[in-house]
This record gives sequence, C-alpha cells and structure tokens, in this order.
Amino acid sequence: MTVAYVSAGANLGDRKACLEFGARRLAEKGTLLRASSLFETEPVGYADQPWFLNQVLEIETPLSPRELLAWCNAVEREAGRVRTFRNAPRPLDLDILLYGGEVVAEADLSIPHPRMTERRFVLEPLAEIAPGVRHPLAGKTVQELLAGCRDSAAVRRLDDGA
Ligand code: PH2
Ligand code: MG
Ligand code: MG
Repeated sequence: MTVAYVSAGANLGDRKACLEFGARRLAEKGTLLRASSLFETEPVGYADQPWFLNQVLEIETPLSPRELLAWCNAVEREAGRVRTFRNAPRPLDLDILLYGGEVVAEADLSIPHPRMTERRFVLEPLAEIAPGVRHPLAGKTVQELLAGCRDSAAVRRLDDGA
C-alpha cells in the first residue's frame, strides 16, 4: 500500500459534482484518507477559459503508479472528458502529484508531477492536508515549496457551505 496525492481540477459543467464524482471513483481503488477544501482558481497556462475548482486528494492504494494513472484516465473519460488540446477546459482532470517517495520518469508518466512546484492551485490545497510531506526531487516539504512559489494566479478557498 502506498499513500499517493492526486490533484483534481474541473472547469466545465457542474464543477463541484465532477470533483465529488472523481473522489468517489478514486476511493474505489483504496482508502481516501484526506480531501482538501475546494479552491476557486484562476486558469494557468491558457487563460481564455472558465476558472477551475481544484482540490487535492490523499489516497492509500494498492495500485502501482501505472495502474493509478490508468484509473485516473478512465475516471476522467467517464466524467465526459474529451482530449482536444493541451490545457483545454475539462469536466475533470486527475493528476498524480506524489506516489510515496517514488520517482517515476517515463515518457507518459512523471512522478512527482513536473509542474506541481510552480502551481499555487496545487500547492495551496496540498499544503492544507500534507504540509510536511517531502518532495523527493526538490528535497523540500510542501509547506516550503508553497512559501517559495512565485505563481501569482489567484487561488481562493471556497467558504464552507459554498
Ligand atoms: N490545469 C491545467 C492547466 N491550468 N489552471 C488551474 N487554475 N487549475 C488547473 O487544474 C489547471 C490549470 C492543466 O491540467
Ligand atoms: Mg493537469
Ligand atoms: Mg491531467
């Protein structure tokens, strides 16, 4: 069993329902230990699209990194995602951020997620549930990465009940 962190993002359709669906389907492949608050976030990379809801999930899973990737992709498709262009709007995106302390460097799978250290929409929710977890390549904790993050795109925690 390995503890993994998955970033969930949605900016099409009923975003909250899509995130709930993603968390529920992910939990079928292990134990969902923690879920961050939901964050309303400004799009990064391709600005001309709706704002996202982002969340980070902590799951203990028997799946290998590759099995977890395949499951994330299947759940994204189930949520209605159609791949068009890079950073296009989507009902659900599930990205593996960390998988234990493992490093995976393959053509279609990089763990830790290569852009997680520069994205506030990932680090804010991750720091809420796992501030002390260490990034195996940067050698820094999530809290330290957030403190050093230069991303100025807006990230706002949704009020309880919102
Ligand atoms: N995902 C991207 C690109 N840009 N911006 C925000 N705010 N949230 C995302 O989840 C996101 C993004 C690529 O997957
Ligand atoms: Mg992504
Ligand atoms: Mg993705």
